[in-house]
Amino acid sequence: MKLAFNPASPYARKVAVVLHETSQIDDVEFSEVVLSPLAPDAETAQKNPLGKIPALERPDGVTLYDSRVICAFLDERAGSGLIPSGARRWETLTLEATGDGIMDAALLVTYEARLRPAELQMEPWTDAQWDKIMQACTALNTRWMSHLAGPLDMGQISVGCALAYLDFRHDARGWRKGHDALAAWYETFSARASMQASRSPEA
Ligand code: 99T
Repeated sequence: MKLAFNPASPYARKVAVVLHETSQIDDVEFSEVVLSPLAPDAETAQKNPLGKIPALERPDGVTLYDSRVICAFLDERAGSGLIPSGARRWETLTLEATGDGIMDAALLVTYEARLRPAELQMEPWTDAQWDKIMQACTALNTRWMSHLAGPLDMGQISVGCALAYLDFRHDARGWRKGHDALAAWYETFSARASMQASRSPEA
């Protein structure tokens, strides 16, 4: 299988962490792609019409996207139970959506600062995205700690990669303030071999 990825992408990192955690890392060839909404990559657009990474090309020629679909596929392929069945399933998927939502809001902040000319940037809009991130961190810190402390699942992986991305691109904003329990959980989670092996370039 061939994975279109970039080491700066928290979505691609989710996939890399799943590959490590489920011992499938040697089944995938990593193909690094540099792209943005203003500088699309033609080859990626042929595989994923949305022009985004990660995209996973299977040997049968089918390409899977987005990261949630790829991770669910890899989990089923390995039978690893990162997306459990039963009652914990819906909690796990909601937690994954929370981590992915943090990534989405953080990526909007990144693109606003990096892609939009300074005179067109809208601070209240950026602040509104950051508010979403802080609200999500507060919810994780107050309501999700017992789930985060449980067996490894897709929700934890998403949250771990999202927090790593905040450190990577938005360190100065200080997401840890007021989120002590979450910060302590992240310190332990980020020490996992799968997280260490998939570190962002400058993280
Ligand atoms: O939006 C684009 O045209 C190009 N951007 C991407 O491909 C980003 C790279 S993260 N990926 C996504 O937006 C994927 C989102 C999707 N819902 C998923 O796969 O889960 C780049 C991060 C950075 O450079 O800071």
